[in-house]
Amino acid sequence: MYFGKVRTQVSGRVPPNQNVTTAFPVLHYGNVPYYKDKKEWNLKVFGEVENELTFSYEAVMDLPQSEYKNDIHCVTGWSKLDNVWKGVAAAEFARRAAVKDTAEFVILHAEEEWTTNLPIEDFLRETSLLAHTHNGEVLTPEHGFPLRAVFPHLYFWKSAKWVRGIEFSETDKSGFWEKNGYHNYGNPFKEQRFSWD
Ligand SMILES: Nc1nc2c(c(=O)[nH]1)N[C@H]1C(S)=C(S)[C@@H](COP(=O)(O)O)O[C@H]1N2
Ligand SMILES: [Mo]
Repeated sequence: MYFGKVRTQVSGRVPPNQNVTTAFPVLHYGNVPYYKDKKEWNLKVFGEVENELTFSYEAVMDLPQSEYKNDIHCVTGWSKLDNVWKGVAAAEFARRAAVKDTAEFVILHAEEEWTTNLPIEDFLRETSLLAHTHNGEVLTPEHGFPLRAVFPHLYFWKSAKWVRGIEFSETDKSGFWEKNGYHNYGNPFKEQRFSWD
């Protein structure tokens, strides 16, 4: 057996300058929301849409469910492979709200006014999810309960935890980390870590 070959395959899957971890680090700015009751949470879909919508937790769970296995890459240098995410396809929210063709960007709004931004094509990708379950377990509060975004093809800071709003926008609006020096797009395979990359 030629061991070097195996290593090559693994490194082709892991973006440059990332280290694989089997842990699941917790990383965020601000406070973890601990909801006492699911009624304290809802999700608004608004902006360039025909129908503005508000979903309760139960309404989200009643939507068609999808499951994907993929890798996540944090800009601080850790990657975690083979995460199984279960939730609702991001595109399902776009479809139900009847997004207008003027929408070019999506701004995700999390608790405490934390936001992140991405082009609508990236939001609508098949693997883009609003997830409630990771590796068979309901998300813990620290990892984004009740609902977090997962955009596995971008650095993990785009994957907003504690999502409360999905805004479809004609214009791009830099989010929290994007205003603080991170790259506007964040492709891990091109190492788009900082605004100057
Ligand atoms: N609402 C919110 N979502 C967030 C963040 C944050 O600060 N606030 N940090 C991001 C960053 S930098 C990373 S690496 C991942 C970490 O997710 P985890 O704590 O589940 O590993 O969440 C992302 N989502
Ligand atoms: Mo991160």
